[in-house]
Amino acid sequence: GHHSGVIWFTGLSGSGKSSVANRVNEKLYEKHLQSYLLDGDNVRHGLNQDLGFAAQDREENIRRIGEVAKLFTDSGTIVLTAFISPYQEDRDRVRNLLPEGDFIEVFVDCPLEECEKRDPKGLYEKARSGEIKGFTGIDAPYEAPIDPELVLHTHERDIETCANQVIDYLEERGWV
Ligand code: GGZ
Repeated sequence: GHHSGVIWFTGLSGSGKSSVANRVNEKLYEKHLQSYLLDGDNVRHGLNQDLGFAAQDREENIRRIGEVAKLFTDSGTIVLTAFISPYQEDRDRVRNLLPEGDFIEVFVDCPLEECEKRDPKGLYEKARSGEIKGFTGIDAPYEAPIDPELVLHTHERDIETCANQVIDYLEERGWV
C-alpha cells in the first residue's frame, strides 16, 4: 500500500539535498505515487519571501514549511522537503506536528570542505569574503541530526545511488 508522510532532507548549502530530493520525486512519479517537492525555488520565492536568514527567520521558514507539508500529507501526498533546516529543535517541531512515524529525517551528510569546493552559486566564496554574513557552515551554525532515519554520503556516492537508498528505505517502511 502507500502511505503519505514527509521526507525531510537536511544538510548544508551545496550538499545535494535538492538534487537527491528531485530524483526521489521522479522515481515516486514513475511508481505512480503522488508526491510533491517543497524547496527554496517554490517556497522562499513565494510563501516565505518575507523571510531572510537570521535564526528567527530560519525558524519561521521551517515552521511554515512544516505546516504546509502537513496539509499536503492530509491530501494523501508524499512530501519531500529540501531546506538547510540547521536547527534540531525546528526539525523536531515538524516531526512532532505529524503522526508518529510519518516524518523521515534524511541527513544529507557532505563535508563542508566538499560543499565549499562545489560552491555552485559562489555563495561560500562571498561568505568567506564577508560579502554575505551569517552563512550556514561559515558563520552560522548547522546542527547535524542527532538521530536521523537515513544518512546519505553525497561526497562518496552519486545522486542516483543516494536516491535509490531513499527509495529502498521507503520500501522497507512500507511507504511505497
Ligand atoms: C545559508 C543561504 C544564505 C545564508 C542565502 N545561509 O545553495 P542555495 O543558496 O540554493 O541554498 C541556500 C538557501 C538556503 O535556504 P533554506 O531555506 O534552505 O535555509 S534555512 O533552512 O536555513 O532556512 C543558499 C541561500 O539560500 N542562502 N543566504 N545566509 N544559505
